[in-house]
Amino acid sequence: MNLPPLPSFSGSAPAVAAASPTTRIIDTHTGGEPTRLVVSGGPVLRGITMAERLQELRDFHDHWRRALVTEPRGSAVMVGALLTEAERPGSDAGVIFFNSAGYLGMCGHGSIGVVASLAHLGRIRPGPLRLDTPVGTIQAEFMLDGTVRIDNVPAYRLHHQVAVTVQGHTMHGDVAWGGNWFFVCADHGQTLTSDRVDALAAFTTQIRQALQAQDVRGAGGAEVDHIQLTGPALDPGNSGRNFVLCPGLSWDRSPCGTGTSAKLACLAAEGQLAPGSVWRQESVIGSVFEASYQHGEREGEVRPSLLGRAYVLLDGQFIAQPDDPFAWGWPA
Ligand code: PYC
Repeated sequence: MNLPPLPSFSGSAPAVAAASPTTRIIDTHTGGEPTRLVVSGGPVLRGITMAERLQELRDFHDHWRRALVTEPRGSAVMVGALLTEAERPGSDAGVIFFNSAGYLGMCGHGSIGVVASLAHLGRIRPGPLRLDTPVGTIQAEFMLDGTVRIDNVPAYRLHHQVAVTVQGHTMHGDVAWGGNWFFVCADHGQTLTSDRVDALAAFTTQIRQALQAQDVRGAGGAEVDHIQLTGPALDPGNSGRNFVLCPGLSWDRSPCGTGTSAKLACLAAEGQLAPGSVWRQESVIGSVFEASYQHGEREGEVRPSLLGRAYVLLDGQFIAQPDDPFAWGWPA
């Protein structure tokens, strides 16, 4: 399905204190995790590839990220998304994800939110569409009942059972790619319940610091910036539960699409889940993604599919008053 052309961006990059009066944002949540999508009037990106556009956004327009997802308009939990023209023939649009700490490669809950926003705008009808991201193209399908299927970029396990010690407890985890880099750990000794999220965030922050100190990295020296603790599901109808620390101090209210993809890659590598079998991933607040995988094109890679639902929360205009010292976000 081809989307109608995107409304043109505002011409030239806006000065820090002057957003286009037509900047339109739509907020959704997917399993409790918010996504704020800029659908028009955002920064003009001239890069050809999505990776170049991300670099441009980071280098020249980072005030937009801060304005959209840091306080007072956003918070650590908010994930932002900027809609762009498609990069590749056959794709419908491009999208770049970010949060209060920086930029994401892919975002599963965010992609589901983007599709729900496009449906809200009337730009798509039920059916398939393709979205380009800085780490590859994903295929999505907007279903008649409002659910969204995402066929993610290929996922794989890079390192098996890396040992790390935090708070006197030695545990082991796999380093895996699911569109972002994850440390996926089961023998952490923590109880994964929503009344413990502050303790879990502190614990996983220490894991991330310990991995950095041990120089444990993803491919190409990338930082392992997402930490996923896994455990048994509380709902017997689900397959497992997780707690995911995202870049910065935020934790994912959803089961984390890229984290679930990384988990599928680890399960596949261990021979614990067959291609096509359903894995129901429960988040620390009890929201669920239904996931499965097929073998990827390359040895050791899986192609994850995620099924979830996003709901529209807000459809509005971005305003930055010229005399507002915090209009473009805090911390600067
Ligand atoms: O759903 O992939 C995801 C995600 C990444 C960070 C927050 N959510």
